[in-house]
Amino acid sequence: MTKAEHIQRLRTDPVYAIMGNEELCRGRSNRDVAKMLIAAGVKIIQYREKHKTWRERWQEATEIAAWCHEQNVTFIMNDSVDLAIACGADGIHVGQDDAPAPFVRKLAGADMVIGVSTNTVAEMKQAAAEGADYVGFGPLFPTASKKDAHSVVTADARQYAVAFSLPVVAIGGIDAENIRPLYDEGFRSFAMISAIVGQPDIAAAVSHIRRTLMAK
Ligand code: 3NM
Repeated sequence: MTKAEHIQRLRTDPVYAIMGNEELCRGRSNRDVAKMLIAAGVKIIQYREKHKTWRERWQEATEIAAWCHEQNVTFIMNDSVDLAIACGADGIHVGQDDAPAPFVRKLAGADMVIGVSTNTVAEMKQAAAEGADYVGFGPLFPTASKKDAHSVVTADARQYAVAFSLPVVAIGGIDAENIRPLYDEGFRSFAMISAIVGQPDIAAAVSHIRRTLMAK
């Protein structure tokens, strides 16, 4: 898939599954969770693992990236641009404390999708000015999945986000119960940890979310 196709997918496919650390996945391994996500028809997967060594992350992410590519799934690496390059990821997602987007671009090249986490209007503007391809925007709701999460986004920032030029991936405490009002507000892409990989039946969770969004 081309970079443009991956970016288009971020605008049109609402389900962006983040593989949290294994402790957020009910004890299942990252490899098993990735297989479950792919089998469930998820087309955007982010690998986010904070507790393993570079080598461990590289080995499992390289395998998972290959499975994703066989199944036409967009694979995004969290935090580490070197890991993104090394495992053949389609994209890299960086936070406000990670390497800045222009530096990431220099290392990763023009074809890499770059996502930047944002919490405010100023951060969204800066991400666009620095060449990000999409932004994460949150937290929309309080979340226990990220230790250093900001306070929830303001109403003004939400209004700005739904009209923003880049694809916006809403994140933070999103689940099958609260996702529909966010869609009706104008959000089109939703990154989730607990509501997908934290569920006992990942495929059932994904199809429930998709049905909720498709209902009239
Ligand atoms: N980033 P859950 S919130 C990884 O606000 C992450 O940038 C956030 O997990 C941000 O779907 C978050 O379980 C955690 O709430 C999302």
